[in-house]
Amino acid sequence: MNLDDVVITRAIVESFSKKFLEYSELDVAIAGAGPAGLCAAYCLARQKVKVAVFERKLSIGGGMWGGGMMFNELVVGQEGKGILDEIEVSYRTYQEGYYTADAVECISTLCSKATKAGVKVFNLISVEDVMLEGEKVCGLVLNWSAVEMASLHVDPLTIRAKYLVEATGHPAELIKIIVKKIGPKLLTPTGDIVGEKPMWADMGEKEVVENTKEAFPNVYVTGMAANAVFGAHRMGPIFGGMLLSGKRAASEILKKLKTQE
Ligand code: 48F
Repeated sequence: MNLDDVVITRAIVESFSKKFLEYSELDVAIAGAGPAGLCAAYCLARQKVKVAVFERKLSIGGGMWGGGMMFNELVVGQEGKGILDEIEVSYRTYQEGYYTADAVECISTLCSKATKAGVKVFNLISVEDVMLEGEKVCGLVLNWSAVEMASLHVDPLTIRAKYLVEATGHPAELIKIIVKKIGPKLLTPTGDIVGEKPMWADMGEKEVVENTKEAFPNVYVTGMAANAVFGAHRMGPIFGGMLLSGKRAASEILKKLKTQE
């Protein structure tokens, strides 16, 4: 059978459009496909929650591919080890309480588990704003990253979600947008973004899980964004906290979704 180039084109455009339209109304929309966002998405999709992740870059996985300073091995601590078991990533004991995993195996497995569980990942799409209905933040405003990169004057499109997850990492871009557009009305002690503190792995790993919570009504923060928003330490190339934070974001949202049923 001869292949028709235009049929290939139609197949791509029609399937993408169908997928995007299907995911334009969601239970949960996640900004950023780093380890925290992907892990949150995976834990939600396992419970049959309709969830999509929007990622600016071509590649998903955020800062996990590069391990520490491009040495592509990760470290997880005692608590993080359990979640590697859960997503079936192999690891080696370096010494008691320190475990190493291959960065590429870890992120590719997480991507595979998440997408097979039903997460839809839309890469090359940047979150540029939030949608409001009355006082309520209820969606993400999206544009092609290429439009953003070329600074073209092209209007965005919008998707609706019951809950949003801020998983954009250190810059906490989604929460920054909320503060800029709505004012310093966050559920933080100051109402504003408190700001990330210097490196302290031991503290940062614990704080990132504690700080995984609602930072604005219907908007949950996870991963490094949680520590940036609530004012806690960075932890560098130790990744257990990112995965545990993603899992916690999912369980907090699941509780809320259950109370709405
Ligand atoms: O930065 P990233 O990996 O965040 P994370 O999941 O994990 C942090 C660790 O990688 C590391 C660390 C561990 O100790 O400190 O830094 O918290 O992933 C964030 C993703 O969000 C994307 C960005 O490209 C990256 O892949 N992103 C950022 N802003 C936007 C965005 C945006 N406005 N729209 C869409 N995606």
